[in-house]
Amino acid sequence: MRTQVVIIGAGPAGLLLSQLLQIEGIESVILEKHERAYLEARIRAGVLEPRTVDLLRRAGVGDRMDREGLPHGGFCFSFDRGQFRIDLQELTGGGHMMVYGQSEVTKDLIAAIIARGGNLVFGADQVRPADLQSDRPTVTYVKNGITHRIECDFVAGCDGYHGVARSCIPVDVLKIFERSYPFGWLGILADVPPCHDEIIYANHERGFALASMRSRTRSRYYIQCGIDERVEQWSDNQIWDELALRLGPLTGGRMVRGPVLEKSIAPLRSFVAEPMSYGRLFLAGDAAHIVPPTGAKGLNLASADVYYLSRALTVFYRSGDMAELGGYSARALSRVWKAERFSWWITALTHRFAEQDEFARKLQLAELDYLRGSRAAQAAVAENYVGLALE
Ligand code: RFL
Ligand code: PHB
Repeated sequence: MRTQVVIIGAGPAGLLLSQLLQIEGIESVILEKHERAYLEARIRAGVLEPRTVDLLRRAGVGDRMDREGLPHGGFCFSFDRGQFRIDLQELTGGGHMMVYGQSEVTKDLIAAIIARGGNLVFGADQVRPADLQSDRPTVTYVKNGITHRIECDFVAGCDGYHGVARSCIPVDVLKIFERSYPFGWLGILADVPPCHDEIIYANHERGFALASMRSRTRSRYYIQCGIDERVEQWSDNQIWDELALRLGPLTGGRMVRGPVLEKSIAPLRSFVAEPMSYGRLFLAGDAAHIVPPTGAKGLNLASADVYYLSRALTVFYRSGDMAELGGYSARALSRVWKAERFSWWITALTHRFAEQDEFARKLQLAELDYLRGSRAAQAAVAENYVGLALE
């Protein structure tokens, strides 16, 4: 079999890339190791930047998002001196986020690809790219015990942090930059109305808490927990009690408790792999970089990568010019590092660190107090939160 681009991974990065390429008349095959039901049930991100929203509309999957998504013109910080709001709309000249779950984005993209007869292979095992330094790379995979081989022009590694694509770049070429955090996030999903109409990031003495949502009737909450803790150690009641404490009497008092539909712990990590390309292999999304979820940047970064990559591939197929593809890694990384910085900063501002002494704690609270009172500081936060420009 032959195609123009083989895309490894049907997460948001791979699916969106396939849609954007299709609009430009570029053919692709997506190879995904899991089944469709698994991908559609995976609960992860929930907050989309305006540029991600535009890109999804351009990819032909904006209708349900525009109907069911919740536009948010601001978000809140909470700390021991109360709660304050970052007015995204006012501070960025109209920018607002869209609360729409990653599982819904995934469902919409898969449905659109299948509806147009796109080539999306679920349950693809042992995906192996080869000949990446030639202009005829190949990718082999096994499905139902049968080995398949695809010849292509390019391979897009959109297979997430644990994927195979990044490992195809020789160790003496690939440089890894990494920071892990001494805590995780315990996340829950519950069919109860959200406690507030906007997202709240709470810095509390007992640790960070986040109040978010998926709809007007479905809430998503997180609390900072120990890196070694297991989900079974937390009863539903303990989680609700801890959230009530950390979100404070005003917000915590408005929180409606209910049965927990999903409960999981995610580690926090900052990670960048450079370069994001090797021969005819191009990495995009979590395959190349991870941010802690505090800034809500992961999915948005994945979609920015895919925008740059689809643009570069379009230039190549129109003119035969490889220059834009040659510049892909540097262009994507310059935006990635700014999001890494912002995600690291907002994590440091809102979480409790084991080694944090009283001096460090005072500085953290002073910074939140400064942010509460300074329009200039708020403007910088707002600019980063709604997402930097796609150059
Ligand atoms: P994904 O979503 O991990 O998809 C990769 C796909 O590749 C497949 N795969 C393979 N396929 C074939 N062969 C192989 N060898 C393969 N290895 C892997 C996998 O099965 C999978 O389907 O990466 P992608 O597409 O780059 O998308 C990235 C986002 O999923 C991620 O950045 C976000 O979820 C991060 N994130 C958030 N991002 C936001 O923008 N806003 C948020 O509010 C937000 N909240 C979050 C988050 C991530 C979280 N967790 C669980 C880490 C909240 C949490 C708790
Ligand atoms: C979420 O709703 O899952 C969410 C919201 C904001 C974040 C991270 C995750 O920063």
